[in-house]
Amino acid sequence: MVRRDFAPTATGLLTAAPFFVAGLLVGLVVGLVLALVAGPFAAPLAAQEIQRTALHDYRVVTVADGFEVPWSMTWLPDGDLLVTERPGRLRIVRDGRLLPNEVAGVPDVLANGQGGLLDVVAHPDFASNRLVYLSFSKPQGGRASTTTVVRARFENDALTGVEEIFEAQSSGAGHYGGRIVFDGAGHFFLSIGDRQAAPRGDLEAHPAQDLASHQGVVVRLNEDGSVPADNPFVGQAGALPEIWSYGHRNPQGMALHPETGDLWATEHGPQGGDELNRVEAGLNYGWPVVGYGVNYRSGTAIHEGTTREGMEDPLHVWIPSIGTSGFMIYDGDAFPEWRGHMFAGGLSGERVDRIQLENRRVVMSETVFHDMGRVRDVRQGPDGLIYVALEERGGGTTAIVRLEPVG
Ligand SMILES: [Ca+2]
Repeated sequence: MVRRDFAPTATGLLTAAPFFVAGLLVGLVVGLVLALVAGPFAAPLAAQEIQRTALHDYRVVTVADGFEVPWSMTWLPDGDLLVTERPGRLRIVRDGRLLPNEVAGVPDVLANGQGGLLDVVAHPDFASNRLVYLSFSKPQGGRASTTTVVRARFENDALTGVEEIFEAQSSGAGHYGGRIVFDGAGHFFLSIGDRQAAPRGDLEAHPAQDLASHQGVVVRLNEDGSVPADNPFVGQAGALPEIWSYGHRNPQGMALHPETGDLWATEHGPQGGDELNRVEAGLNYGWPVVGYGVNYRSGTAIHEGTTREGMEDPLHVWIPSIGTSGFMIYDGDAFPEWRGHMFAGGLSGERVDRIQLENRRVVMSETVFHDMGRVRDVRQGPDGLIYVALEERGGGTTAIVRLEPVG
């Protein structure tokens, strides 16, 4: 077994060895359990060996399992955990158990490739308005679809009053983005990928560089889906007023910094070049004109270079790609040394990286979790623990697990 997916940092290399050993042990235990039950499904992840990282040691504990591509999760004030499954189901984990019935009222999705039911976020005032927001790939006939947001009331384990509040002007195959973040000031952000538009020829003519489409952008909307009057491109001819930032490839991780209120996002690069960006109003994040990736398989150049005046440099780059997915910034009490640090999930990298910044510069990155499957989402729970949504790897089961501090 050759590990190829660690970031080329000294910290990553130093932490690789113990994780490798731990991974082998976990593999042996899981293999033994599988051999004993001899069933078609992998056994739930059991409490694992203690995992050691630079600042905190932890244990992995299974919260619930049996999901199909769990894409996102959000907690409600009564303790329920809502989980989206990409094929189009919204599920409830209640009292540590995944309820068998899906939530009624979820809109139809185009469950194809990267498309399906994507994010679920409870409104910040859910306790009084019971609103949840969902993003998904809305079917538009044939194989066409686009990133769309609905909001609805969640009552009696069903959605009612489902209201479509935004439909992106985009077309293409995958790269839906789909992450929703409330800013606590009456707005929400939504990431939208470039819909897999191939960068060819004139890179500046790519849709992610074109303000007349929603491809490769972050939009900012009022909570009812209307356009805030202070958005950066309001009133600019030829620009869609919902756009907050552009030049993104496929941002699927996004979070507000709990102290500064800044918006941060991770996005998939091509082969190499996943990025962490601080996402600011009106700025251009460069895709596909500048970046660190190359074309899949051929390895040929995509970009004209890695940096250009007027385009934002990423603050962290993963080479090779980890397939960035969910993203969070920690502010809980369970892991006090991790407060203010960023946690980025990776699909192909099957891991969660911790990223530490000082004055908006990355001073340390470390892989803190890996080898338990593709990581689709990483979130801080109301208990301050870190929850990781794992999706299928090699036909095994899927689970939501959490990291609990040890010592
Ligand atoms: Ca970029």
